[in-house]
Amino acid sequence: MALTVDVIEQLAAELDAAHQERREIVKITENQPALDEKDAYDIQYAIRRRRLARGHRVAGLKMGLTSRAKMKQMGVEKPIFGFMTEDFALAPGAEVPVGRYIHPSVEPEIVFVTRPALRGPGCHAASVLAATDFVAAGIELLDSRYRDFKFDLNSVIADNTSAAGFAVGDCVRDARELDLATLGVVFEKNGEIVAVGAGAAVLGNPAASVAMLANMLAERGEELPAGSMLLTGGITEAIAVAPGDHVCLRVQNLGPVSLRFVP
Ligand code: OOG
Ligand code: MG
Repeated sequence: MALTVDVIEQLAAELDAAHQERREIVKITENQPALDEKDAYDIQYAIRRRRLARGHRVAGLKMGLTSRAKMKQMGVEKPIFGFMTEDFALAPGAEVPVGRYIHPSVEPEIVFVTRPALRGPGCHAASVLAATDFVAAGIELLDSRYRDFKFDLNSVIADNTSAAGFAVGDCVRDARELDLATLGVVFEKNGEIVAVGAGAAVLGNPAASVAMLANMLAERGEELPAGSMLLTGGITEAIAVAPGDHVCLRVQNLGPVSLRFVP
């Protein structure tokens, strides 16, 4: 740990305010170059405590930077995790005001809902599949609090992995009935295909992303709670959205999920 508790709380307050006020800030490692990964998660957890103290509730957890496409796009080569609160939820098909965000972008994800708690270390894809209640298609809405949506590993961890919104499709399936690795993904914006992929883009299988999350939580002495909703990470690069845009995610066997962006 490189930073004092006071500095961690102060950085959390800055990021939390930037999120609430829809305002971009300089990435925190510019002024705190000594910040390490443990500090970065401590800042994220301090933001979470602040949100919970204001009455928000955790809706689920997310993995990020789990595909080559995302790692390449953001220039960060390591998977990370963050949290989502219930107010981030967007109804499938909803109209989403772009003005609510700083510089929103969207990405296609496979969503898991688990039944029992999962505890690492040593959690693997097969134990995740055995513990999964259902899977669904989801669109994650990202909104980095950093200027120009640019960051490094520790900055983006502290900024709760750019989490801002999510829409989960209402077609749910038993994960064991699908081949999640070969699941085809087509992402459209305004009727044009902007990205295509397959489930295997996410660590070989999106279930492996959930296992990695359980193992990362174990390093902090935590488990994945029973009944968790989990975003496993963008399968393709993220796509910027502006007022007037309509995005539609089509995942094989999981039905479409769409969002419409308005001013
Ligand atoms: C960081 C969050 C990454 C994903 O699915 O890869 C993420 C970012 O790209 O802003 O959620
Ligand atoms: Mg994501």
